[in-house]
Order: sequence, then C-alpha cells, then structure tokens
Amino acid sequence: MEDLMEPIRTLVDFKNGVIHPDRVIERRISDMQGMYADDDALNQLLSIDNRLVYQVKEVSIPEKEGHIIYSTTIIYPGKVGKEYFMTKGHFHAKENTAEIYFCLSGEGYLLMQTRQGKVSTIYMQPGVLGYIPPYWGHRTINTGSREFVFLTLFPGDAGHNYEIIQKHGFAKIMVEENGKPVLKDNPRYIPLKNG
Ligand code: PAN
Ligand code: ZN
Repeated sequence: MEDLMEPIRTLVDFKNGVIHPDRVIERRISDMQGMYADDDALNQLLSIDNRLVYQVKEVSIPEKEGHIIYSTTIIYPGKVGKEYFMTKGHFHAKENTAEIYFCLSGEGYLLMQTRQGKVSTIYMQPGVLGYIPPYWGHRTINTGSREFVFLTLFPGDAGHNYEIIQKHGFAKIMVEENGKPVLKDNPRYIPLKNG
C-alpha cells in the first residue's frame, strides 16, 4: 500500500472550470505561431496585443498508470484571420490511451485525426460528452462568441506528444464563412509518410 493516496475533492465551476487549480497553463497568440493557416494575420494580432487564447487549469494527479488525470480548459472567443481560436492539439505519448471531454459552457468543436489522416469532429455544447478513442490526435476549437469551457479526463500514463501536430498540422481547419464555422482543408497539412 505504499502508493496509497488520499481522496481529493475538486470544485468545478461551469463557467470558470477548476476553482482552485494546482497549476494554470496559459497559451497566448505567441505560443501558437505556425499553427494557423494565416501567418500574416497572426503577426498582425501579435503586434497589437499578445492575447490569451486558452488556459488549462490542472489538479496534481500522479502521472502514473491506474490514475485518471483531470483538468478544465477555457478557450477564449477570437480568430486568427478567419480561423477560430483553438488549442495546439496533440497525440498522447502512449497512443493507445483514450480521453473524455465534457462540455461545461460555450460551444465549439472537438477535431480528431488519426496518424493516417482520417478526420472526425464532434460538435460540443453544454452537456455533450465527446469520447476520443485510443490513437486519435485531438484539438478543440471555440466557434462561439463566449468562453468555451470543458472538462477532460485521461489515463495517468497517457503523456503528451505535441511534435506530430506541430510539424504536420491537422488535415482540416475550422474557419468562419458568412458568420458560420466551416471545415476546410488545411493548406499547411503535411501527411505522415508511414501513418
Ligand atoms: C486536454 C488538453 C487541453 C489543452 O487536457 O491538454 O485541452 O490542449 P493542448 O494540450 O493541446 O494544448 C487533453 O487533451 N489532455 O490530454
Ligand atoms: Zn489529450
């Protein structure tokens, strides 16, 4: 019983996410360079104000098999050019691990992709649970006019691999056209050679 840990009580607010996080990760426009199709639009935004794109509020759970790590993410409303504010996106380092996303407020899309380039989306609104099966890379996109807030739960030993998405991108991007979100081919996407 050397690993016995005390239970944890966490208060989660539907608008603000985890109330007393142990750690808050902030991602600003400057952290998102190269991830949007329109570099000029990103640089222009950056020259005005290095805005906050999203925040992850984490609770300290051991990053070990058997545990379930949970956190909340808040994506602020906004766009880079025509593309909505979004997370960086990643595959899990241990790729055969799943994840659950549960929307608390706002709206947006969960965009998923396999190494072979197969794409799937789930429209998220309060009460929607999105299940990301093993082997799917994932990113979330705020297509609404308010904060998009969701809870995520994943295995303690999942880990994160950001490199694949950073180098190859997602096959699809979500852009605003006539006031509505539309999924388009990503001009910057580089397919993985061997899947
Ligand atoms: C989520 C994400 C969170 C931020 O908790 O880590 O929404 O997105 P990025 O990690 O892509 O910046 C999750 O999927 N964890 O595994
Ligand atoms: Zn994940």
